[in-house]
Amino acid sequence: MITNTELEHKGNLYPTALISYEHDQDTISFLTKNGVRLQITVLRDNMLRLRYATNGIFEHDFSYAVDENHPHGFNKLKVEENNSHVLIHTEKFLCKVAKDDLRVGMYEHGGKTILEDELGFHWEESFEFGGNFVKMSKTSRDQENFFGLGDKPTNFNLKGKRLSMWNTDQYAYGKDTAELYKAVPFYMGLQQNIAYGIFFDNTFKTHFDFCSERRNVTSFWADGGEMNYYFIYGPQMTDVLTTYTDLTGKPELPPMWALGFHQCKWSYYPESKVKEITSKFRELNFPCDAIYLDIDYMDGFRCFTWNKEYFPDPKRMVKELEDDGFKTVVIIDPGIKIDLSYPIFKEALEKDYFCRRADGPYMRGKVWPGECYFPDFTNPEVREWWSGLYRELIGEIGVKGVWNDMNEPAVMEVPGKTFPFDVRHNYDGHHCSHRKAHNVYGMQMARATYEGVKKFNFPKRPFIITRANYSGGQRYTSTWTGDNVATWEHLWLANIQMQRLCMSGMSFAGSDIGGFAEQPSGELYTRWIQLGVFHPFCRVHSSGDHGEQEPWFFGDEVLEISKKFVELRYQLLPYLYTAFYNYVQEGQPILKPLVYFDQEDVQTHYRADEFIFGNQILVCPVQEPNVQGRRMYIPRGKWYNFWNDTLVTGGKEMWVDAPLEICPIFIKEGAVIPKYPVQQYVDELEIDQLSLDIYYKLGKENSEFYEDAHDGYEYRQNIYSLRTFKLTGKTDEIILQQHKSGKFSASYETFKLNFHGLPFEVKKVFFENEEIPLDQLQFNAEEKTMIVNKDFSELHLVG
Ligand code: MIG
Repeated sequence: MITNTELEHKGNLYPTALISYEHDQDTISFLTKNGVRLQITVLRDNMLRLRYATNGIFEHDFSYAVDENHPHGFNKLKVEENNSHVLIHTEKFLCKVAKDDLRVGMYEHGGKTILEDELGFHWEESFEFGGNFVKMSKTSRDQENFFGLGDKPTNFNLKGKRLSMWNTDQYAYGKDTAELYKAVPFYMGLQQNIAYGIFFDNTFKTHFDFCSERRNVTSFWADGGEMNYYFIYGPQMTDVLTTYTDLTGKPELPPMWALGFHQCKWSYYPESKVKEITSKFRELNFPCDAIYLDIDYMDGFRCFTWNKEYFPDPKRMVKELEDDGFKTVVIIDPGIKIDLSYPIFKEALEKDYFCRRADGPYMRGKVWPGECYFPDFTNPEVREWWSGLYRELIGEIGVKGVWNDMNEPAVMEVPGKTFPFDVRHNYDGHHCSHRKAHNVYGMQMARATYEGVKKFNFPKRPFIITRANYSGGQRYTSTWTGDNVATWEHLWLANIQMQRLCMSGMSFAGSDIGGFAEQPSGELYTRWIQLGVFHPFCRVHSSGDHGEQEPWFFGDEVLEISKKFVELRYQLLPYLYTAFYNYVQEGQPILKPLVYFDQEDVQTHYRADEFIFGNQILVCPVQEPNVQGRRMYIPRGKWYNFWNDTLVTGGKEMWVDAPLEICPIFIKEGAVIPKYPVQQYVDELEIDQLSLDIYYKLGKENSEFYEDAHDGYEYRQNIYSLRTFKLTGKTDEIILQQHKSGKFSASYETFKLNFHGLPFEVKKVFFENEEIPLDQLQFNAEEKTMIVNKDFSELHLVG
């Protein structure tokens, strides 16, 4: 038994006995004999914030992660004490603080333990840097499982893993690489059907151990800063994740074109090459919405310049691409070339916007342009300046999206591949070293980029993609998983990484389809497309030094299959857009891992091959070569095989056919799935009829369908439409009720209803409660289709 007495246990220090506590409206403050203070703030009925100060003095309260507009407020708070504990009752749970050592425990009202401190808070003084290494350990139960932490390339369930957060440029990373491009110090625990979340809002290098060092202990610690964490109670994972996403924020709706298929390579140049690629897409009728320019479009890798030999008239080119349905997205890196004849360098130098070393020299590092200085994006004035630099690119040339790379920050040819620790940062007025600012550098660059693109693209919506990020960065930008490799293992990783990012509040994410490094076989490429079309962000990208990666490069079969799947994505755009709406409105992840979908079913706790795309489509990618099918787990409930409408009952594993042209897809029974016709790019066609695929269910199921103008901000003035479909199936009847809100009116007047799985012959139809002849709705008995006015409120098909 370890007791928390002062100055014991490997140089660690611990809080001693409580001498007093007090509470104001929402915060309970504790003081121990050895001067440790703990502040527990009730933010929501299901969320507490805990902060510790080892000598009684808190840091100035500041966070890049927390959304300043996050909802907070609670219904109940009662504080009382008994002999051993101070008890904090919220409406949803109970928090106990031990009087003799400040250890904290969280309990359900019924008495069940949610999470208890093991050693609890402890620390070690840092002689070298000042401050402390701050540490926390929690007791873990045998059946407990862990999920979250952003982009980590490891098994989905984190039990048994030790990982850390230090944004790193990891070219061709592998399974279990501990640190990648993003720092998302948020995870969820799940035990006995009780889920909770921990968000450790500390931007120093942070560490997480999930029963790796000791079987029954979970711990997290940081190399500096405060022990400052949020505890979120579920008991459902949905409650935890939406509360976390409320706290750290949600993005605005992306323009719909950003959800189309995107083509990228390092690098397409000159202009004729770009046009050759885009023309080929159109010639082959292969849908595509965006083309990317990598670093070679610049003049000597100088940001915000163009190589005029390759791109003599960017404005004309961008316009011509746009006329052909392509949005242009360009890369912008943080390194600014040291070159006094380069105005941006000169200006930043004059205004003192570059990062400096501890003793005053500029932070100098080699990246693509050669020797560079780096803007301090943690300085609000620098962000403002940086956002202004997009005036020409976005406002005049007409580029529609910006891709921020190398912002971990990455530096070539130096140990650690980044800035040294001593580099100074403004940190929005809380001056600090790189140890503290490293993990937010990329986030603040993307934030400045977002502000700029938004300003100059207004009234259209901005599109930003970043490689590095920190919790909360989802408010500004989408992301991709960096320099992966064209291997089957990386396909497996991409599937997990995207589910994990979705579980970490960062749903707008995708992998480099086909793999960035090396070259995929046609088969791997096809399987990757089949997965990628179900990821929130869908882009083919490759380094190009091992050959081409356009969909036509691998021969006709691969082209045909890839096209079929990309077309499916375009058909499903209204469904995907609705999933984005649910994400930006409510913080619901766009991909739902099975454990999130049905946490009560323990069979899901170690599964990650299968996932739910949106709310009602189950996808299971094929992740091995040479297979004709695979085993997969079907979650509980009944599901229709998308390819042949057979109905299967879940809660078990089964074999599904999956020759190269098929990726296993299932639709939840009762679902109503909206579909557009295939387009070559978003808004190519004025949609004159929308299809609804209706999957019969004996019982009830609700579906949603969100629409707006696909771009712009009118949706914020109520110009959107949100339809809820309530399906009720009986043995000889199906009832579809629609409820609509919002003022948007779509271009089409009618829905084409496609019924799947009807167990009866349709004999009668009641439209708005009146029987009408079947042919009045153009009923097709064979195809089970009919046409109805889009604003119908109730429809009965009777057998
Ligand atoms: O050092 O801009 O992850 O997507 O193509 C490599 C060139 C820099 C890394 C990015 C990759 C991009 C590449 N960049």
